[in-house]
Amino acid sequence: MITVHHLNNSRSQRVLWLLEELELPYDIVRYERDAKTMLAPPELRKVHPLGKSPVVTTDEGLVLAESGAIIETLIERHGQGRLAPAAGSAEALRYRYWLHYAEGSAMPPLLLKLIFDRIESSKMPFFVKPVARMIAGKAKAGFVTPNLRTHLDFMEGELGKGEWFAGPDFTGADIQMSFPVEAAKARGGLDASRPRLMAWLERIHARPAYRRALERGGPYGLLS
Ligand SMILES: N[C@@H](CCC(=O)N[C@@H](CS)C(=O)NCC(=O)O)C(=O)O
Repeated sequence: MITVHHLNNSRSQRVLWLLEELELPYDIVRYERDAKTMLAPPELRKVHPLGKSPVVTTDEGLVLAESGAIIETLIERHGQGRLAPAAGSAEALRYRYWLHYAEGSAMPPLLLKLIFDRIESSKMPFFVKPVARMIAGKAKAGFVTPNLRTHLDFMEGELGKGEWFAGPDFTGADIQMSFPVEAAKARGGLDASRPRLMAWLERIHARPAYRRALERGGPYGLLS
């Protein structure tokens, strides 16, 4: 049996979705973010030293962390030809690229945006506030926002090559890419000016397995 250590409003939603796509049985152990810090509770460190979600454990004693590695491993072990392109194909190269790109390149500017937005809106002594706001504003204008724009343009362009990120077929790369694209829609400037990304979001949200994963995972704030 596979157990998903699931943190609310987090990347582990992707793993639930993958398991629904693969129609595999699984258990969920739930963890709630701290309402103030948004950090995971300390119990998650008992499962994996980083205390981040997702983590997947199995009855054989495997502990898998890092969402891209989890997705790749579960598809390799249980996909039976589904959700990954044939080895050696051009699509397989694209598949691997997007599996890594999602966390390695797309997420860092989105995370920076979240941090600087929080700095701007957080409570602090009145005499510090203008300085903190100025630093956050400069970092966003000079680095974060232009980078986000570049990434959104890039992803929008790539979806012009095929309906899904790795090509003509839906794969685990689309599952992995869901988190940055949903985060970009929620807080990174993705809107109707990028119609291919918006249409891709509609396509993933219409998948029955995606909806089943939402039912099992519970409320998921990135959809707002
Ligand atoms: N690159 C890792 C990132 C893991 C990660 O940062 N997860 C977030 C949830 S989306 C988390 O656990 N945050 C809570 C914390 O850092 O305490 C992955 O893709 O698995």
